[in-house]
Amino acid sequence: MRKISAALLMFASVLSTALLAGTAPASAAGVKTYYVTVYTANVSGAGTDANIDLTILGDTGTFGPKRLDDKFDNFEAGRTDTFGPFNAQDLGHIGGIWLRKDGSGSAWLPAFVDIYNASDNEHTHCEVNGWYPNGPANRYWDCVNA
Ligand SMILES: [Ca+2]
Ligand SMILES: [Ca+2]
Repeated sequence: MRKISAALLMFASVLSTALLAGTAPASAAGVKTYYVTVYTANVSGAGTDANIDLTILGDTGTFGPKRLDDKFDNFEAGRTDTFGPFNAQDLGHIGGIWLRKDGSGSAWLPAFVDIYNASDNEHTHCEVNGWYPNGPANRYWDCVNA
């Protein structure tokens, strides 16, 4: 059973990689590798177990909405969560993000989101510092080159 699951996961991974590549321009040079770091504020009640989706808005492309999740308990108070690598069409200059929380977890206080374009060694900082409610919310935040 476990072996079958692993094989399915592998297949899904290969498939999603192929699908991502399929959305990129014909030239592989147009594909960039991104990492996303989310810092949750270090104050009481700031953490959540809700599902979090990120959309990145660049001047040459959009990425997402992408579910941010890994094997760890993410988005806990005072914790840094880094996700990726995400291979995406070159987003160019990143001017903002949509950060979406569903209603499956408690309120959440993200402090900031950092996006790293590993292909070009470019850092983008998105200041947040805004409470999300118990319920679902989708909010836009400005980003700047860092
Ligand atoms: Ca959590
Ligand atoms: Ca997780």
